[in-house]
Amino acid sequence: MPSMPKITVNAQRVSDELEKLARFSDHDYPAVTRIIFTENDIKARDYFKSLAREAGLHVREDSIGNIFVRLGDESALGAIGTGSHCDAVPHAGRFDGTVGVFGGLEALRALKTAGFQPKRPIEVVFFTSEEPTRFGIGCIGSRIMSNTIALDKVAALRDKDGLSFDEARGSAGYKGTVESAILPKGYYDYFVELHIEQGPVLEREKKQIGIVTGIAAPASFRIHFTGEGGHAGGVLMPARKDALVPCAILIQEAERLAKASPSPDTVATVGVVKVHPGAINSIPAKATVEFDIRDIRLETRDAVVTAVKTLAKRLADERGLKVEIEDINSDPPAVSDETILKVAEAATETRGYSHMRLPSRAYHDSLFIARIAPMGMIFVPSKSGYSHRSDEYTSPEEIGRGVEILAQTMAELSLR
Ligand code: HGY
Ligand code: MN
Ligand code: MN
Ligand code: MN
Repeated sequence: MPSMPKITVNAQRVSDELEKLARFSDHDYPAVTRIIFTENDIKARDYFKSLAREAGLHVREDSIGNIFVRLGDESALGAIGTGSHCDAVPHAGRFDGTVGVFGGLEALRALKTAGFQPKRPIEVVFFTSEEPTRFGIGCIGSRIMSNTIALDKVAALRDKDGLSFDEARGSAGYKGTVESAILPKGYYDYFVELHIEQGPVLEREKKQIGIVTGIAAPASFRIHFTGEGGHAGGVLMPARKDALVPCAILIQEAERLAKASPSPDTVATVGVVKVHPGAINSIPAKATVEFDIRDIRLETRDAVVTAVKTLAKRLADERGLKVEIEDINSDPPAVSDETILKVAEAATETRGYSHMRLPSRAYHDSLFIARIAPMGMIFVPSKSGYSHRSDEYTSPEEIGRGVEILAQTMAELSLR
């Protein structure tokens, strides 16, 4: 039985690489805006691949831009996978996703340096399009890999300029059929993602490592109202069919419902509202409001979703508006695999790192890989719980501890 070597992680190297990566951004440091298949996303990809090749690891890419970096030879056994994303929402931080990609690479480098011989291959994935920014739905890469999104839905995806997912990936040099990116059965035996917590719990509880028990279930949808436009002065109030006012009512009601939910984990967010014609002195003729509603439990999440949609229809009736409800996604939560959690906890015990179990309220690519393999996640703390903001921060020491636990956990799993 191959033995477990002493694994030494170079935390400063990962941190330096993340600082360099953070400069591949549409906005000034420390803000990171990195939209899928744009120039800065491609720079991030090239940088990651160059480091992987420098480390003598095998690199391959699929037709939709997922990048796979592998340690170990082909095996009849499934691989041990890790990975995350490097695309970033506008004005995000520099650690969301990237810690799991570059930390995953460091874990493979550390295992290779230690001369570890895995019984199964170990690979880190740079997932394509985890954020919903460009195409409106998150985790496109992992949804396709796990065959959990209809291919005609992928073909119908358009960005704000009307460019399709296929045209965008093609412009970044990714050819071939989307279907070819679907992973064969048994591709992974285990999948473990390293990520920043994006919440305040580890810091509040003074824990160094989070052992993630499950991933919240996200649902998102758009509500389109169509009324009549008109002059802001000439149309008196009783005669109006204002398409934006019902959006405002829905936004307030969604907040009220989430706060009133019996589950403390119910969250409702509206981050996007579009108005046409969008002039200060024109009555909105059309308006779209986008909802992101989540919970660890499906029933309390769906209670809010249903109530918001029901109210939208009632408001449209009362106000003589047209309403269209466009579902984007409604995903079930994922539960982590107990074997992975126990192996990760044992690794923290070996190193004497404080740890705790907690759920992930953000979603991740692991939410979809969990459909095709036993999944687990390892969290490292986020300063003040900040994320999707430029002052997101996790220290090199905290990242280093997460990479050590990831490397140890994957090595143990690869020997099973
Ligand atoms: O929205 C999320 O939970 C993730 O950051 N895409
Ligand atoms: Mn994110
Ligand atoms: Mn993320
Ligand atoms: Mn303990």
